[in-house]
Amino acid sequence: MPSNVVISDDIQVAQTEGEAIVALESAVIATGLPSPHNLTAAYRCEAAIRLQGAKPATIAIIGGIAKVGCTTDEIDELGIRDDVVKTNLSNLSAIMAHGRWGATTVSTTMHLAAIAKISVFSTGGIGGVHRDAEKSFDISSDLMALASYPLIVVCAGAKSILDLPRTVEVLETLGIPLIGYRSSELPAFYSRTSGIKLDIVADEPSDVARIAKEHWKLGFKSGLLVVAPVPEASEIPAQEMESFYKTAMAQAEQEKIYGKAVTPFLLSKISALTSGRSITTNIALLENNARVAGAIAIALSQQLK
Ligand code: PSU
Ligand code: MN
Repeated sequence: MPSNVVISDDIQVAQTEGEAIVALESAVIATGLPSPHNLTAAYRCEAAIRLQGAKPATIAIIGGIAKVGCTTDEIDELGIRDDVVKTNLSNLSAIMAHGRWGATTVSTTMHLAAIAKISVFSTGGIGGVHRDAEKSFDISSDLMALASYPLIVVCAGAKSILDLPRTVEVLETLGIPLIGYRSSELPAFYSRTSGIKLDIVADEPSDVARIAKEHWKLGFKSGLLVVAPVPEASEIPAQEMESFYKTAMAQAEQEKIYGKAVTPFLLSKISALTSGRSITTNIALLENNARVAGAIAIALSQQLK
């Protein structure tokens, strides 16, 4: 174990006892949702995982130390501090060297979860290929991470601020199994549909675990992406979202937002444009993903016994 990564006692005990563990990211707490919804979401995710019989391990950079299994005090602080930096694979080491607080995105959460030998991770939506990628070259390091670390990542697809067909193409190029959870269509985060059909569908958590086991037994070191649509009662239909995305993206261009700031900027614009409805949907899908990930982690640990 590297000396700059700390695994909480709680998670270490769970690991020695062979318990199922689910990693959680912290970018959603520090940059994805406004206060107090960020902490509501964080605690609902942890509770949903526990309800399945698994242990949640929220990951973040706490004053320069990479922490796997944040305490409630640390989570609360992540939710209120205004100096928590969004970290991807390119700035993680600098944030740690400077002793700063960092919020881990999908990419850095995967890196640290892999170090801690955690196999399942729940998030909201992954980053991917942005719609204007041919101009901006903006392709999330989440895709690189999915290619590099052996974790099952559960998400609600990705928002249509991304170019979803191109994102799916890159996942295929990188050899990342894309598995619809009880869905034969790629969900688009707030919306259950995207028009993109999936060829791999899992009806049960045990089906996902079985695919992952085969994947890793074959020697692949990459992850698997499980996409679970937001529960119907909380969905915002795709056709309603499209005009909000267009307005938010036009504002980002006007204000010359680029790099790591793009996704948080668009999320907050969308929340204003939907009068907060997007936040309710975001929390619902996060909680649903945590529940699904908890069930998958349990299935995986049973199959590995
Ligand atoms: N999508 C969301 N909420 C988020 C993110 C994505 O709906 O908070 C975060 C995740 O942590 C994801 C990151 O890994 O944004 C992707 O950022 P970028 O596009 O800059 O790679
Ligand atoms: Mn980006």
